[in-house]
Amino acid sequence: MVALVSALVLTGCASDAPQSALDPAGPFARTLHNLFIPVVWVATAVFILVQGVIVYAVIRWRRRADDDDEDLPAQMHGNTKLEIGWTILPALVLGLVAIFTIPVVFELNAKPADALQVSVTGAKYWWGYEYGTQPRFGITDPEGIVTANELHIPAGQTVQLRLVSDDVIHSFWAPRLNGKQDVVPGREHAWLLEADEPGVYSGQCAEYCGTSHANMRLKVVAHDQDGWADWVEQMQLDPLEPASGAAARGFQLFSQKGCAGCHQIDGSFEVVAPDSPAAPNLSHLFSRDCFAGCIYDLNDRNELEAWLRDPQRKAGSLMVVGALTEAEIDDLYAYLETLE
Ligand code: HEC
Ligand SMILES: [Cu+2]
Repeated sequence: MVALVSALVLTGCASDAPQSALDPAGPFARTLHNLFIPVVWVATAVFILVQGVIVYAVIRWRRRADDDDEDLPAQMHGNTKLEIGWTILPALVLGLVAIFTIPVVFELNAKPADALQVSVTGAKYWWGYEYGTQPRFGITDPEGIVTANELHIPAGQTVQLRLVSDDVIHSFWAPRLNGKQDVVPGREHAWLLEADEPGVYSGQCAEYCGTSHANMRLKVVAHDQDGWADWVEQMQLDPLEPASGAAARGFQLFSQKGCAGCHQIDGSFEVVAPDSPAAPNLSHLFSRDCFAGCIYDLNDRNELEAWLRDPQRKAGSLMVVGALTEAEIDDLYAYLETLE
């Protein structure tokens, strides 16, 4: 029994877990961590005290072999001093925790004016990101930058997210950069992120949102200065319409097979069909490493071809396409590959 319970509990532990709130990588996550650890110690002290008293009482006043069954212990009702004591003491403990918690609530809800602004949309089952024109961060295109699944940010810079959802409640969570932020349809939620160092920080949707909730992962890619400038430049290039060959056939198929009804590509497919579900913007698809909620590797051609063959391989996926021939899949792949 002990072995079974330990096995279950210990599976939650890993010293090198990539997505651990116990290993903060930025100021907001650190602030939360610095609050969490003392609160855990306070809770541990309370636990030991309460359980200690229970264990003591159980052993000290247990029924002994020579006890007379008829002999009930002295009956009593209430103890005013004790009751006042165990009302006031927890109130003091909670008051103490509140003193440390309140500044954190304010810190995490600040709206710094110099932050990079990113609008985030939670959708079934992926995250979309929109960066408005912000010359200070190199974003000069009047249409800004639109991407999905991977949130790119400059390291060492505060990022202000504005989160919305058009379908159900999702929750944005990149544990090493900040806590969870629920995204409720009809509301706009502000949330902050910052990474100290360049790197890739994984995260996921943390509010059950449907069949593929567990497949709604995300990545935050923090760049150094040059890396950020390169990314911003690449994202502002207009996609070229392929003139000939497989890519040109793929471009035709993209309209014929209805892909353009759901997916936007800058300049070519500005407006998608009115009743289509929200779908990731594909203008710079191949600037990313992962797709479909970051569960598949975009560098593996087989993964993307398998996706076009059957988008339902991701359970509950809202992408619906008719059957494509292998030749069509090859052409579509050739076209998608040009979207860098
Ligand atoms: C009915 C709307 C719809 C149509 C039509 C559609 N898609 Fe999609 N597509 C989606 C949705 C929704 C997703 C996101 C699915 C998810 O991650 O759960 C998606 C994801 C993708 C992705 C992964 C993008 C990323 O960054 O995650 C690619 C590539 C893609 N679709 C290509 C195509 C191609 C090519 C076609 C035409 C053969 C097509 N789609 C037709 C809705 C659609
Ligand atoms: Cu979700």
